[in-house]
Amino acid sequence: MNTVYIALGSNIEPRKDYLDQAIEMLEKHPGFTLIDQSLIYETDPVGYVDQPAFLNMVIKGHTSLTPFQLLDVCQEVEKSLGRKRGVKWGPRTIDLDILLYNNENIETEHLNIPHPRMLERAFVLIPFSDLDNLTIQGTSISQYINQLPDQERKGVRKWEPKNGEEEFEHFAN
Ligand code: X6L
Ligand code: MG
Ligand code: MG
Repeated sequence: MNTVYIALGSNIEPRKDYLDQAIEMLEKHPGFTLIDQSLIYETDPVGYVDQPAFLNMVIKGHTSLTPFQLLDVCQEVEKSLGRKRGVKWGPRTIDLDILLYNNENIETEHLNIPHPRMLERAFVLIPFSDLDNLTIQGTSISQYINQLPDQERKGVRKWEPKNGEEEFEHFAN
């Protein structure tokens, strides 16, 4: 069995529902088992900053899929949740990025593992550290977080539903 970490992000409402639905679709796939999930964080947009705030999280799974099969599954989930390829780095209903696949290094045109920018992004590292404080290239996740500028860490804040009973209300309506 192979261990994978996947980053999720959404900045088009309903953001939380897109995260939940993406996880549910992955769990329903026979080749993927959800092991753990981070808290959800609200994060200031990075790269293209003139867009709404994101919800970001990281999940850990076990998979019998190869990295490329898993990439296909992630892209199918993105498609079925209405992901449109528009502005580069622009708003999206859901984004699924494979961060790690065992300890493998894969460098191809369409798939790079470890994800090449994960170690510089507070919106990936902080949720990741909820799961495991792995050491990558001799440095632990918490050390990478401490190396980030204060301002980038401040751009990542724990998120919680405004109404604590929102899941119930969704169910009741
Ligand atoms: C200079 C130039 C510095 C580009 C940074 C960083 C570009 C991140 C793209 C960059 C640069 C990205 C998310 C996001 C995006 C997300 C938050 C990207 C791709 N995705 N911001 N921006 N969360 N908070 O999931 O990651 S676009
Ligand atoms: Mg991404
Ligand atoms: Mg992506």
